[in-house]
Amino acid sequence: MAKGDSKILLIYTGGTIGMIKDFKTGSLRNFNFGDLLKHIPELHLLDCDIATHSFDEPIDSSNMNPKHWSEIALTIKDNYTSYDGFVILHGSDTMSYTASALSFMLENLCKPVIFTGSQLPIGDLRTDAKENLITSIQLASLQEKGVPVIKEVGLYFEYKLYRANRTTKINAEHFEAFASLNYPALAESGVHLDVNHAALLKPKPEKELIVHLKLEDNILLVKMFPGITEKTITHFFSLEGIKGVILETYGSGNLTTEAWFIAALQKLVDQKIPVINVTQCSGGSVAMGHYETSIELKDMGVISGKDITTEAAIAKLMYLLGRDDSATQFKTLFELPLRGEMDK
Ligand code: ASN
Repeated sequence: MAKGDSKILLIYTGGTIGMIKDFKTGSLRNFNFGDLLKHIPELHLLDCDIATHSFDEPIDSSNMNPKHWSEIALTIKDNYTSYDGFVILHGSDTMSYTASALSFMLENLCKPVIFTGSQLPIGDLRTDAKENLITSIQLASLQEKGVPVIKEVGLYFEYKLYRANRTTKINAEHFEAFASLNYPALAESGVHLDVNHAALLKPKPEKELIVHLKLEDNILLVKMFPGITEKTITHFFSLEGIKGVILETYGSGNLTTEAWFIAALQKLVDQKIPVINVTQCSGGSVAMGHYETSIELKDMGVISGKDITTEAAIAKLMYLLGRDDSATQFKTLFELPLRGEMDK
């Protein structure tokens, strides 16, 4: 393919970007990766070497799971020294989950791993796929004095590069499908590629890449709503084998103070099952103790998710539970930014 200074590995997992309309059913399905590249002759004009790797069976990202995350992580590990950057083509529906997970799985990452996809298939006349793909490759190729500019997992969509573990899919129709409400964009694409250097992670280059594949998926996410019953809560909180619980709470981390609810929470805490408090709000942070309705949570040892997204909280919980940390270490580690996913 195109010749140049940077070597980029394009990993195709599926998603709308590579889909085609099935004229019999009218629905979108995946098609061959080779065909996908035929639709973007512009790739030959880029000043870099592009190699490709495809999932054997590309999938709609609704079917993604931690096994697929491991497949992506292993592909990066196997090719880490041979390439300067990685671009992952992924469906937009669960892109923030996969990209957040990869940010934790790839410890000491010192090269760009950019996730992108599209809202319309690449063959569609009005597609957003071409710009997303081409600019993602350019961002992954950016170097200063032979060193990659971006040394973290990013997500590029509709003219903005975000820190992946800060993103959420916010729109099912608009080209601007993602937002990062608690952290600024890492780069913006206009006439120039404008990189926000101050916002980038600056990992220590001397450290070797460590790839973590052990993730604990026996976890529970409960979105609180006014009227949720004791029966529902006690049923879910007593599920066998549950290793960690994320509570999506109101505002700055507030919850009902009804006695039955506090008792159910206390039972989890007594079993040393970590409980993470994450806000349902798209922006802002949990601040336990700010209101009376969260003082008790703080006293019980509920872990603050601060300004983390639910997607990143799930990935971080799976990652940390996959390690062998003690309960106190677990709380300290969860409340620390490990990959720039939350404020200090
Ligand atoms: N359902 C698709 C997926 O996530 C949506 C998309 O890529 N825009 O795979």
